[in-house]
Amino acid sequence: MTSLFDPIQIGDIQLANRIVMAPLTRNRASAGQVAAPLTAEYYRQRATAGLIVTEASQISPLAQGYLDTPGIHTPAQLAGWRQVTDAVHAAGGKIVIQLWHVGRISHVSLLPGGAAPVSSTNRQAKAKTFTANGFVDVSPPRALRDDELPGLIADYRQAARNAIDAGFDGVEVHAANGYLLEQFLRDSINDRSGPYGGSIANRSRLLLEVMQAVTAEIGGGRTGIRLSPLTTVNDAARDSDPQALFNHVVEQLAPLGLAFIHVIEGETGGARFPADAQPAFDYAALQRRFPGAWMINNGIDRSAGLAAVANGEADLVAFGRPFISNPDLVRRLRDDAPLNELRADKLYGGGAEGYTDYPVLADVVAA
Ligand code: 8OZ
Repeated sequence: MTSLFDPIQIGDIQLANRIVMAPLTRNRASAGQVAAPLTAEYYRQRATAGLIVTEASQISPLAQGYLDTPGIHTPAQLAGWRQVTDAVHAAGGKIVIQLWHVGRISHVSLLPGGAAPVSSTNRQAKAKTFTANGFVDVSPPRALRDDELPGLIADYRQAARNAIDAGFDGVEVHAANGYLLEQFLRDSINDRSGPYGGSIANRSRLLLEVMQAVTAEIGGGRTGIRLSPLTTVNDAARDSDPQALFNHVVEQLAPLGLAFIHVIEGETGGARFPADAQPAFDYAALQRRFPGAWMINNGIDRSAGLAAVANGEADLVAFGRPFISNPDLVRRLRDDAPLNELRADKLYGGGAEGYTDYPVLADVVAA
């Protein structure tokens, strides 16, 4: 029987175990949206994870939606990330960067020249973001023209190249949680006509073109993607037929030779099997369509994670908040040791407190 603690090869990346540190936004980048030295220490402390997926990182200036999130598009940002990848690799870990475009979940104060956020639509999301002035409503977006999409796809491709140049083992494309790629996928948001609106094939087109460009640049074996078929965060109302939409997306991704697909089951940070999702979403139907490693996430605890890998429901399990408060989570899961409490008031912004100061288990000294 396969164990959560067994090694696994995913695409080109060899992992020491099947425990993944989920992407976690922490808003601690320095000036210029550069990953700070403290960020290298934070990820180094967590390098016993089989794989680390970094916090979401914007692929371009217009892709940013929150204060102090890191980018992967300037030389200084690449140098900042190089310290992170070197630290994780020296500690024996593997790390991929999450490539992010927020689309309409942004605010003019965060964007170059006070530009409007861009999206599939002109319709403003009923959502908030965090800026220098605290929590504010997101700004009204501007719908991208079809002739702007090749440039956007090129930004993803360049960000993937930058990631490899900065020493990452690969990338995870963020196509979840109501951000840009989901703003194209869902018929609850995408109100376009033409080749990127209307049918499931058309709404999936941008995501698939991004994935084709990224895999052409760095190889499918170093590429993954995060999906969230049911979540409604960031004003992403459910699609009228999430099963048909995501069956199609996964079928079209299958030939790209991706290392993994990462699925947030249910409501992000909430119910894994929301009662109002009827008929219940069939995640196994997606998994059957995909030959690579299957990663699941969303409030999965030790026993659920062990069971999911043992029964083949998943190849990899991503843990979020438990990894923030337990740098040695892998050891604690293996030993069934108690977990540190999360200091939720230190999640977003600030310094070392609630970031790099969580204790590891003391080593037992033989008498
Ligand atoms: C929490 C706060 C800000 C952003 C996501 C990147 O939900 C995020 C995020 C989470 O995917």
